[in-house]
Amino acid sequence: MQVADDAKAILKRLGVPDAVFAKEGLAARSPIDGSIIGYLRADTPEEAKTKIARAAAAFKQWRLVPAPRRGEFVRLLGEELRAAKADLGRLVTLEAGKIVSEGLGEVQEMIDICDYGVGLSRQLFGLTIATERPSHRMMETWHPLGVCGVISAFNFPVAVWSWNAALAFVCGDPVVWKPSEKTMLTALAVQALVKRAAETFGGVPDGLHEVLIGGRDLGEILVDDHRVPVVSATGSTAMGRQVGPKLAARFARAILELGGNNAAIVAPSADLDLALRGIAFAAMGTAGQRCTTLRRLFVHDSVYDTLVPRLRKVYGSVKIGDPRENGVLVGPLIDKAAFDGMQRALDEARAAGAAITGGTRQSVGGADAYYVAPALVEMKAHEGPVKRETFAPILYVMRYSKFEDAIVMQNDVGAGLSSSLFTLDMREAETFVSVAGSDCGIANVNIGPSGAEIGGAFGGEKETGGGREAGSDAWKAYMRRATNTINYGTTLPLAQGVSFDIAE
Ligand code: UN1
Repeated sequence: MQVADDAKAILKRLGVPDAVFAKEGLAARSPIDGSIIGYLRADTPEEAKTKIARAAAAFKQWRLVPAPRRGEFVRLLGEELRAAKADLGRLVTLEAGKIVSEGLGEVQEMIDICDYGVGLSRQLFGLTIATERPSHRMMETWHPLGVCGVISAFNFPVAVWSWNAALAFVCGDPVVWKPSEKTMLTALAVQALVKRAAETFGGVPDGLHEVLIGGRDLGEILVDDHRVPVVSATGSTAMGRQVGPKLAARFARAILELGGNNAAIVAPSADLDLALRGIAFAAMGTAGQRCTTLRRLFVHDSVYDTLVPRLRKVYGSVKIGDPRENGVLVGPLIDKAAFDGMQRALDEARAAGAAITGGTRQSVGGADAYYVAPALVEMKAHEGPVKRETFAPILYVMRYSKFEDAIVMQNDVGAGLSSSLFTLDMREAETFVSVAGSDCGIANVNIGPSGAEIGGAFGGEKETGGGREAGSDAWKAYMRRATNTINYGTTLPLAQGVSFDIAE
């Protein structure tokens, strides 16, 4: 079936009518063959503001719904996602180019965070704190914060939304979502599923979930609007540099999940079979287009000549092609700009004397599709293009001889998202996850840097932006904390022993 027909049939089944398509406007494309699925009309700035206003009005009601009831709404959303998993996963494949199992995996991640949100809806607790004053009680209360803006990228077009939205809904916050212009259709499909869950729930205020279709200008409107106290933005560090200061200027909260330049270290004792699999998935999976993709590999001298030839072989034999096909592990790049960026980085590496396996364009999908052989780039030094994130399947490989040097190199980049170490040496493993080890938000042992579960807090340090999403206590960013002190006595003792005796 043609991509467009397939996508339109899925959209219809998920509740998005054909009428959303316009004669002209923003093109929704498939990276599978570069074809245009249809055109969507962009929201005008006024429409975007109206949607934000609707969400702000919804907040007034939604915040009063008891949190476990809000959890019930998220449970229903999870049910919709379960029922729609095959279709939505397929749409992710069609619009973002992910292989089938990764498209489905992305929807599974959404289901998982909904389940998590349901439990969380009964766990939004604060502390009771010992007070120095007699007959007093001190406690903290977590309140809904307000409209949560979500700006998401093409590479996880729906899962990243769900990490934010499931938590925001449970925490009492409406969501206004500005998806990537490259993945607008999956966003509309999700919007339709939210609507279905809302209908089953009954009594969800209008405006609890709004989608802004359009370009950067709409993202800016969201970022600048004082009715949006928290914005969670996923994308490049360059985007974060624009968004962060704007939010700071109006004292709004920023949850930033920006670039990654993730590394793995392969130590002498590593289980090389396991390392090989871990490296292959982390570096080539999603065609190198995850923020957690493995981009830098430090291999100990003693295992370099065993591991790297095996890796070269894997790179040479991995099946690249139409992501809908069985056995394909590497689908297309999202667009020409991604391909050009990859070639620029490879040219720089070549100029620095690197030996490159792969990296060339494949004749799949026609002139407007960009399929590449993943590149394995053996560098002489940790320098040049290695130090920055190129959103494409390039794995830079370097040698090391001292573990401490490997840690220094691993940390010697701007980004601080994810990292990993393959070792069976307990001292190395513990050092790596200690304060003297990886400086990233995620540090794994005997697992690659990608493919995190939703139960942990997801995000990174330094130029990755410092935000945390999904599990652990990430929910606190979507709520505001009040410290309450209650005097149930008959006198008014003051804290710090202050006396203030007024005469009457
Ligand atoms: C992203 O690429 O923006 O850990 C998110 C992972 C996925 C999420 C990646 N669970 O690779």
